[in-house]
Amino acid sequence: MKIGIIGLPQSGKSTIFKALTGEFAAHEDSSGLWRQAVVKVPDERLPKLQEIFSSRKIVPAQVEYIDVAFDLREREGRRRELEQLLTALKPVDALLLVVRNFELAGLAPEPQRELKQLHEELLFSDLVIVERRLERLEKEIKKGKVPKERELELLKRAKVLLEEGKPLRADEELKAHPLLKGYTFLSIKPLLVVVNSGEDNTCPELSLPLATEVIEVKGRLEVDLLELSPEEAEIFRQEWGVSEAALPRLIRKSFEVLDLICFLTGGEKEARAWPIPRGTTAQKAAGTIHSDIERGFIRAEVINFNELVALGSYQKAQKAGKVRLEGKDYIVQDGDVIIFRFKV
Ligand SMILES: Nc1nc2c(ncn2[C@@H]2O[C@H](COP(=O)(O)OP(=O)(O)O)[C@@H](O)[C@H]2O)c(=O)[nH]1
Ligand SMILES: [Mg+2]
Repeated sequence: MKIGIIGLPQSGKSTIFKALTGEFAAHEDSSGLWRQAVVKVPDERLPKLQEIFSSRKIVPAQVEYIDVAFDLREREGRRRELEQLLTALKPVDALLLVVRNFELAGLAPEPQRELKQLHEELLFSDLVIVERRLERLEKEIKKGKVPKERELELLKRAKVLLEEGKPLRADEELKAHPLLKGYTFLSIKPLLVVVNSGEDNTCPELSLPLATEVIEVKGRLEVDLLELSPEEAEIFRQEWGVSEAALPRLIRKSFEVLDLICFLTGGEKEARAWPIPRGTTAQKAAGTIHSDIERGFIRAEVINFNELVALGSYQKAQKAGKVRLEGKDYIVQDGDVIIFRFKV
């Protein structure tokens, strides 16, 4: 899972990136326009799972964050950089949009204005792509070329939506359609708005674009807290009225906007969390571990984490008849502990 951080200059994108990643192992792209870092998703279930299965190690799910140094609005005369920015954002699964909610050199925060402006920029970026493609398609059609079925119709629908000021993710069919996957549409990606508040600022009520989630983070405070021990940091958080560290909160929200859940596996080797889209079948879920397991899928032995913990051990769960046998069409639930049976 990859998440791209965007926002106006000085909104605190790099600060949020640092709060999330500690900037450890941040990899800078050769263009200098973006860098990325991998974050392990904190999951309190994994140590418990490790205990139950006496696993040698824990392997948490991972999220990759990308911080882009270049700003969308500096579009003019910077076509090449814009292309590079779009290339960097193309593979991301969601956008994390940072708006400034702290005073900057005497400038009052205007999170609502920033949000509106960025929302419009995302739509504009998409509209340019749609119009360019439509123009090309229409030329080709005049020359007698037959376009892919429905491509013209879907692009025209996208255009109408964008011109109405609506993001492409507001249209379920457009969002899911494979024909549109090849374009770098930005408003089609799930969007999480991060209100980056100063120490003394409170989060205002924002009117949000369609299908958007919002979360408040005190970015600089979180970065400062990285220097402290977890216990000391906790005391400061309480003082500032921040209920929980930014990282787990943000990651949980990211999972929500992406509609992801985790299934778990446990064994001698490792206790591990596997992120999958909600609604994934057991056979497809098996494929996230290995394509052979998906292909040779026989059945899944399933018990939910909470039930397993209550029973104390896998053997006890089996004896109590609580480990279910599920077929390939079973819809995997968050926290399902699964052992896949398969033949190669
Ligand atoms: N007071 C305050 N300043 C912040 C906060 N977050 C960022 N800043 C400052 O705002 C400036 C821009 O931050 P930066 O993360 O570089 O923004 P970027 O241009 O979006 O990457 C820096 O001087 C930061 O120290 C915050 O939460 N509170
Ligand atoms: Mg920056």
